[in-house]
Amino acid sequence: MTKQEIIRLLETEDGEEVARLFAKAREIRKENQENKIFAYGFVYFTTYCRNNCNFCYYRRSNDIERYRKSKEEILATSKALIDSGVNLIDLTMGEDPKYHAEDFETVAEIIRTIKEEYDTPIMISPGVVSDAVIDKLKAAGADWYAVYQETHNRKLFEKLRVNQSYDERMHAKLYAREIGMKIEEGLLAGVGETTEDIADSLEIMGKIGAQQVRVMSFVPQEGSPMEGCSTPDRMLELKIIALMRILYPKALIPASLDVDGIDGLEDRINAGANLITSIIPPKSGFMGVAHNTLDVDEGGRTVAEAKVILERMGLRVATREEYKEYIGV
Ligand code: SAM
Ligand code: MD0
Ligand code: SF4
Repeated sequence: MTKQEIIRLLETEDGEEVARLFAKAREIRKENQENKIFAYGFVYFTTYCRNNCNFCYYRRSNDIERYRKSKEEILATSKALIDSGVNLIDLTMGEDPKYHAEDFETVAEIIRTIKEEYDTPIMISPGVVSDAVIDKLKAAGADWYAVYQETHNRKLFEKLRVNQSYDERMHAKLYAREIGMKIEEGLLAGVGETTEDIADSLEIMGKIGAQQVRVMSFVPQEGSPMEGCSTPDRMLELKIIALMRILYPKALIPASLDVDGIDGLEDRINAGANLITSIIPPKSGFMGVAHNTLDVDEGGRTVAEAKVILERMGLRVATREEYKEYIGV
């Protein structure tokens, strides 16, 4: 697909054309993995952060209640998620100064424990960390490093991720890939990007060798500078998911429960996503990001709920063994 074609599809309002785009994306997913859909558990273990991203609820300047979970709590929640049938644990954190000060020792320990006791693939989403820390987290057993550029338009990046370096963020990702980790790249939709920016991002995601690629619609956050900005029409996110699927047939592409809760699952899967993310155990005290509590305690963000919806669609949740085979670990 040429860049012009991608831009045209992102802009089209022709319903039949969009339906064909989604149908093509589903067909490609089916060729690769039949009726299996993967599922990731989300463990946001510290909401302290030294950064001030304008779109984020957890930005340093936002006066909110925060938590830093103990090692025991993190392991118990990971176990609950694994028992419920997730294929991977995504250990996510704000850029918490405490972990930077201790050189990520505790995080490495947690990774080792989950690997030893539950033999489950792990993704770490620690924000930007040094090469030495990436080495340490990989040695502890992390399979994936996730850090999202949000946009590949540098000017827009500077407005979103205030006082952060585009190059350092990209470097961390490229370093992780270089030492043999799998990497995830991600975009935010509806933060002032043009369709050309999106087309550029789609190309760069492939070039850097990301095996997991995501897009999330921006959700305005109380108390943040972008509180008054509107959330985009979901059609944009859905089209981006479908285009990612067509451009990168085997990629892991999330349908994140974080954006619209469990009600948003079906449309995203229908657009070609092959993975459910942001599964959080109810009443565990752990939060989401874009919607920090939506559907969590009600049990909406669970494998059990997702199964009901997938079954209706003729799909099912993959086993951990099937997931491991798919990613080759
Ligand atoms: N702190 C780490 C970092 O920024 O890389 C990891 C966690 S961070 C909260 C994970 C991602 O959540 C961000 O990269 C961004 O894509 C997404 N996110 C944050 N706030 C959001 C919002 N208001 N709407 C949609 N997505 C959001
Ligand atoms: C998600 N809330 O999957 C999570 C988060 C971080 N690696 C992932 C944005 O939607
Ligand atoms: Fe911190 Fe990540 Fe939120 Fe930015 S997106 S403020 S780095 S938690």
